[in-house]
Amino acid sequence: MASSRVTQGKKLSLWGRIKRLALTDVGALVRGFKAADIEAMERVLLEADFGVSATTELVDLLEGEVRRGRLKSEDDLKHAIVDRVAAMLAAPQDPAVLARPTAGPTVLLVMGVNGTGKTTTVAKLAARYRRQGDAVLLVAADTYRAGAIDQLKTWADRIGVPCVSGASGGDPAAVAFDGLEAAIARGASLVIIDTAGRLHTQEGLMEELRKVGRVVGRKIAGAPHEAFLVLDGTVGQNAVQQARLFTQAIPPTGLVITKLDGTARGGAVVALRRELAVPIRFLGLGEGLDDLAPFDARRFAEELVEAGTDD
Ligand SMILES: Nc1nc2c(ncn2[C@@H]2O[C@H](COP(=O)(O)OP(=O)(O)OP(=O)(O)O)[C@@H](O)[C@H]2O)c(=O)[nH]1
Ligand SMILES: [Mg+2]
Repeated sequence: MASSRVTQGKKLSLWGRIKRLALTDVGALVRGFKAADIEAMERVLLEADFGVSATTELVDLLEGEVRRGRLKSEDDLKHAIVDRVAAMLAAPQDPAVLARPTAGPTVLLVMGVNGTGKTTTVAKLAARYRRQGDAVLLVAADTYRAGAIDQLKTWADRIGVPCVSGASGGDPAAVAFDGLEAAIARGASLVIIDTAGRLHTQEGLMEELRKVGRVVGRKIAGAPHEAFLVLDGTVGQNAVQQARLFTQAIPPTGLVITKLDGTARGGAVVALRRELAVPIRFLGLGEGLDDLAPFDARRFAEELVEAGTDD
């Protein structure tokens, strides 16, 4: 999964880099780390996009454990790193289970910066929940980008689910409203709303997103029941800042991190989880309908630390 392709070309694993650069002294685990080893460990983690806060916490913790004599072997240290990273990534027990209202359709809004993979993710989610028995209806509330409506309609046709759209250039909140009306009329159980890509700095577009949120909430109490923020896993630390302003417009209930099939440095996932305090729900692992995986913190931590060669 995620980082398995990172192993191609016999790249040194994160663990391999820590071992090579921070465990230079064979006695480190007995006597405690030297300042230079701690710095080296910090550098490795920062280079892997963990961000300052996760890096500091991780290194402080490991240093303390070593000092207390709790980590006696390289294997102990490796497991401690995996455990801690997994804890930092902690997700709901089943991240793929949606928060559902007691009656009526579940409304899932999908938002994010331009080109992060929102529309593709909407299609993947639609296929997944349809397979599990949901009557899915898609709403093409990206009226901003030319071609966006057709892109979603094409996916809807392929999956075999209805898609509600409006005029290109129209009001996305009005399309969302129509979508919910249609969902209620047709007895849909899950409505997934695709929205236009926007930069967190485009205040007008952020206000438009808030309006979509308000309008769906007036039509169906508690909607959107889920709001997924789609982040591009390849942009590293930039995604953190982008995401922060989205959380002020509509508080996300989950993150979907895409494009982790490529050369993405997965450390950014740790930074995102930590900075945003929002659970990761799914990973995007390719362009196809099946390339969506419910997030598994433990497995992700293991791959993040161990994928690649050791030395
Ligand atoms: N490799 C890879 N490509 C992806 C993934 N998700 C989406 N893409 C690709 O990224 C590009 C943009 O995807 P879209 O789904 O159109 O992105 P978007 O966020 O809807 O874009 P806008 O609506 O223009 O903001 C497309 O070429 C997708 O095939 C993924 O998980 N892995
Ligand atoms: Mg789109």
